[in-house]
Amino acid sequence: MTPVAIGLGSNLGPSQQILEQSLSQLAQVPDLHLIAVSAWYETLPVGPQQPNYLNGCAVLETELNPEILLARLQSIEQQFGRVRTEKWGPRTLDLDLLLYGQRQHQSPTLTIPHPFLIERAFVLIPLAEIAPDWQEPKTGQTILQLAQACDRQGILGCLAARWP
Ligand code: A4P
Ligand code: MG
Repeated sequence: MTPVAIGLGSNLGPSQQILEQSLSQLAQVPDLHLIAVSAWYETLPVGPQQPNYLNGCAVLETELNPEILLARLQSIEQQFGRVRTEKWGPRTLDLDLLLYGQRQHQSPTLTIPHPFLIERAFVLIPLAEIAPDWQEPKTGQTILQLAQACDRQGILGCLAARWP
Protein backbone atom coordinates (compact mmCIF):
# COMPACT_ATOMS: atom_id res chain seq x y z
CA MET A 1 0.00 0.00 0.00
CA THR A 2 1.29 3.44 -0.92
CA PRO A 3 0.03 6.65 0.70
CA VAL A 4 -1.23 9.22 -1.77
CA ALA A 5 -2.39 12.81 -1.35
CA ILE A 6 -5.15 14.31 -3.44
CA GLY A 7 -6.24 17.92 -3.78
CA LEU A 8 -9.94 18.67 -4.24
CA GLY A 9 -11.36 21.90 -5.60
CA SER A 10 -14.69 23.25 -6.83
CA ASN A 11 -15.98 26.69 -7.79
CA LEU A 12 -19.14 25.93 -9.75
CA GLY A 13 -22.41 24.56 -8.35
CA PRO A 14 -22.95 23.44 -4.75
CA SER A 15 -19.24 23.05 -4.06
CA GLN A 16 -19.29 21.60 -0.55
CA GLN A 17 -21.85 18.99 -1.56
CA ILE A 18 -19.87 18.13 -4.70
CA LEU A 19 -16.62 17.75 -2.74
CA GLU A 20 -18.23 15.55 -0.09
CA GLN A 21 -19.97 13.38 -2.66
CA SER A 22 -16.68 12.99 -4.50
CA LEU A 23 -15.15 11.66 -1.27
CA SER A 24 -17.89 9.04 -1.13
CA GLN A 25 -17.07 8.10 -4.72
CA LEU A 26 -13.36 7.88 -3.92
CA ALA A 27 -14.09 5.65 -0.94
CA GLN A 28 -15.89 3.23 -3.27
CA VAL A 29 -13.00 2.75 -5.70
CA PRO A 30 -11.55 -0.76 -5.29
CA ASP A 31 -7.98 -0.82 -3.91
CA LEU A 32 -8.25 2.79 -2.75
CA HIS A 33 -8.77 3.57 0.94
CA LEU A 34 -9.62 6.95 2.38
CA ILE A 35 -7.48 7.71 5.45
CA ALA A 36 -7.95 11.40 6.29
CA VAL A 37 -9.72 14.50 5.00
CA SER A 38 -8.94 18.14 5.75
CA ALA A 39 -11.39 20.95 6.43
CA TRP A 40 -12.72 22.88 3.40
CA TYR A 41 -11.14 26.26 2.72
CA GLU A 42 -12.67 29.14 0.82
CA THR A 43 -9.89 30.49 -1.42
CA LEU A 44 -9.37 33.26 -3.95
CA PRO A 45 -8.99 31.93 -7.51
CA VAL A 46 -5.48 31.58 -8.90
CA GLY A 47 -5.54 32.26 -12.66
CA PRO A 48 -8.33 33.95 -14.64
CA GLN A 49 -11.10 35.85 -12.86
CA GLN A 50 -13.75 33.39 -11.64
CA PRO A 51 -15.70 32.58 -8.46
CA ASN A 52 -13.89 31.72 -5.22
CA TYR A 53 -12.99 28.08 -4.73
CA LEU A 54 -13.67 25.59 -2.00
CA ASN A 55 -10.49 23.51 -1.59
CA GLY A 56 -9.41 20.62 0.58
CA CYS A 57 -7.11 17.62 0.62
CA ALA A 58 -7.38 13.91 1.31
CA VAL A 59 -4.85 11.24 2.17
CA LEU A 60 -5.54 7.75 0.83
CA GLU A 61 -3.73 4.43 0.55
CA THR A 62 -3.70 2.50 -2.67
CA GLU A 63 -2.36 -0.41 -4.65
CA LEU A 64 -3.30 1.28 -7.93
CA ASN A 65 -0.41 2.58 -9.99
CA PRO A 66 -0.28 6.36 -10.54
CA GLU A 67 -1.68 6.36 -14.08
CA ILE A 68 -4.62 4.12 -13.16
CA LEU A 69 -5.30 6.25 -10.10
CA LEU A 70 -5.34 9.40 -12.28
CA ALA A 71 -7.85 7.71 -14.61
CA ARG A 72 -10.08 6.90 -11.59
CA LEU A 73 -9.89 10.52 -10.44
CA GLN A 74 -10.76 11.79 -13.91
CA SER A 75 -13.73 9.48 -14.16
CA ILE A 76 -15.06 10.88 -10.86
CA GLU A 77 -14.54 14.43 -12.22
CA GLN A 78 -16.62 13.44 -15.26
CA GLN A 79 -19.43 12.13 -13.05
CA PHE A 80 -19.75 15.60 -11.57
CA GLY A 81 -20.12 17.20 -14.97
CA ARG A 82 -16.60 18.55 -15.28
CA VAL A 83 -16.28 20.31 -18.63
CA ARG A 84 -12.78 21.38 -19.62
CA THR A 85 -12.86 24.85 -21.13
CA GLU A 86 -10.02 27.29 -20.54
CA LYS A 87 -6.88 26.32 -18.65
CA TRP A 88 -7.28 27.07 -14.95
CA GLY A 89 -10.93 27.99 -15.65
CA PRO A 90 -13.91 27.37 -13.34
CA ARG A 91 -14.89 23.77 -12.62
CA THR A 92 -17.46 21.76 -10.69
CA LEU A 93 -14.76 19.38 -9.51
CA ASP A 94 -10.99 19.17 -9.84
CA LEU A 95 -9.13 16.22 -8.37
CA ASP A 96 -5.35 16.55 -8.53
CA LEU A 97 -2.88 13.84 -7.63
CA LEU A 98 -0.42 15.70 -5.40
CA LEU A 99 1.88 13.06 -3.92
CA TYR A 100 2.36 9.33 -4.42
CA GLY A 101 4.55 8.15 -1.54
CA GLN A 102 8.05 9.42 -2.30
CA ARG A 103 7.69 8.65 -6.02
CA GLN A 104 8.65 11.12 -8.73
CA HIS A 105 6.90 10.44 -12.01
CA GLN A 106 6.87 12.24 -15.32
CA SER A 107 4.81 11.23 -18.34
CA PRO A 108 2.82 13.15 -20.96
CA THR A 109 -0.31 12.74 -18.83
CA LEU A 110 0.97 12.82 -15.27
CA THR A 111 3.55 14.70 -13.23
CA ILE A 112 4.14 13.70 -9.59
CA PRO A 113 4.63 15.58 -7.33
CA HIS A 114 1.99 17.90 -8.77
CA PRO A 115 4.00 20.73 -10.38
CA PHE A 116 2.34 23.54 -8.41
CA LEU A 117 2.12 21.76 -5.06
CA ILE A 118 4.98 23.63 -3.43
CA GLU A 119 3.70 27.10 -4.28
CA ARG A 120 -0.05 26.86 -3.69
CA ALA A 121 -1.42 27.82 -0.30
CA PHE A 122 -4.84 26.40 -1.22
CA VAL A 123 -3.17 22.95 -1.34
CA LEU A 124 -0.44 23.26 1.31
CA ILE A 125 -2.61 24.67 4.12
CA PRO A 126 -5.22 21.88 4.02
CA LEU A 127 -2.60 19.19 3.38
CA ALA A 128 -0.56 20.36 6.37
CA GLU A 129 -3.58 19.56 8.57
CA ILE A 130 -3.55 15.88 7.66
CA ALA A 131 0.03 15.18 6.47
CA PRO A 132 2.38 17.71 8.12
CA ASP A 133 5.40 15.39 8.23
CA TRP A 134 5.21 14.09 4.64
CA GLN A 135 8.43 15.00 2.87
CA GLU A 136 7.92 16.55 -0.53
CA PRO A 137 10.42 14.52 -2.60
CA LYS A 138 11.77 17.30 -4.83
CA THR A 139 12.58 19.86 -2.13
CA GLY A 140 13.07 17.48 0.82
CA GLN A 141 10.94 19.85 2.89
CA THR A 142 7.95 18.67 4.88
CA ILE A 143 4.46 19.81 3.96
CA LEU A 144 4.36 21.74 7.23
CA GLN A 145 7.57 23.62 6.36
CA LEU A 146 6.23 24.42 2.89
CA ALA A 147 2.88 25.53 4.34
CA GLN A 148 4.56 27.78 6.88
CA ALA A 149 6.57 29.45 4.11
CA CYS A 150 3.73 29.99 1.62
CA ASP A 151 1.71 33.16 1.03
CA ARG A 152 -1.66 32.66 2.78
CA GLN A 153 -3.33 35.79 1.44
CA GLY A 154 -5.72 33.86 -0.78
CA ILE A 155 -7.05 31.73 2.09
CA LEU A 156 -10.30 33.38 3.20
CA GLY A 157 -11.78 30.97 5.74
CA CYS A 158 -12.34 27.40 6.68
CA LEU A 159 -15.29 25.12 7.39
CA ALA A 160 -15.37 21.63 8.83
CA ALA A 161 -15.81 18.80 6.35
CA ARG A 162 -18.82 16.59 7.04
CA TRP A 163 -16.78 13.43 6.73
CA PRO A 164 -17.02 10.56 7.44
N1 A4P B 1 -1.85 16.10 -15.08
C1 A4P B 1 -0.50 16.05 -15.00
N2 A4P B 1 -0.11 15.84 -13.75
C2 A4P B 1 -1.25 15.77 -12.99
C3 A4P B 1 -1.47 15.53 -11.61
N3 A4P B 1 -0.45 15.34 -10.74
N4 A4P B 1 -2.76 15.49 -11.16
C4 A4P B 1 -2.56 16.32 -16.34
C5 A4P B 1 -3.79 15.68 -12.04
N5 A4P B 1 -3.64 15.90 -13.38
C6 A4P B 1 -2.37 15.93 -13.85
O1 A4P B 1 -5.49 18.96 -16.04
C7 A4P B 1 -4.82 18.93 -17.26
C8 A4P B 1 -4.03 17.65 -17.37
O2 A4P B 1 -3.04 17.64 -16.39
C9 A4P B 1 -4.82 16.39 -17.11
O3 A4P B 1 -5.45 15.90 -18.25
C10 A4P B 1 -3.75 15.41 -16.60
O4 A4P B 1 -3.39 14.48 -17.60
P1 A4P B 1 -6.96 19.45 -16.00
O5 A4P B 1 -7.49 19.15 -14.64
O6 A4P B 1 -7.70 18.95 -17.17
O7 A4P B 1 -6.80 21.01 -16.30
P2 A4P B 1 -6.63 22.16 -15.29
O8 A4P B 1 -6.99 21.68 -13.92
O9 A4P B 1 -7.33 23.36 -15.82
O10 A4P B 1 -5.09 22.45 -15.41
P3 A4P B 1 -4.04 22.16 -14.34
O11 A4P B 1 -2.73 22.64 -14.88
O12 A4P B 1 -4.15 20.79 -13.81
O13 A4P B 1 -4.50 23.17 -13.27
P4 A4P B 1 -4.60 22.84 -11.77
O14 A4P B 1 -3.24 22.74 -11.25
O15 A4P B 1 -5.55 21.75 -11.50
O16 A4P B 1 -5.21 24.21 -11.28
N6 A4P B 1 -7.47 28.52 -7.63
C11 A4P B 1 -7.89 28.13 -6.41
N7 A4P B 1 -8.03 29.02 -5.40
N8 A4P B 1 -8.17 26.81 -6.15
C12 A4P B 1 -8.04 25.84 -7.11
O17 A4P B 1 -8.32 24.66 -6.83
N9 A4P B 1 -7.35 25.30 -9.39
C13 A4P B 1 -6.88 25.65 -10.56
C14 A4P B 1 -6.54 24.58 -11.54
C15 A4P B 1 -6.61 27.06 -10.90
N10 A4P B 1 -6.87 27.98 -9.83
C16 A4P B 1 -7.30 27.59 -8.62
C17 A4P B 1 -7.56 26.21 -8.40
MG1 MG C 1 -6.43 19.57 -12.46
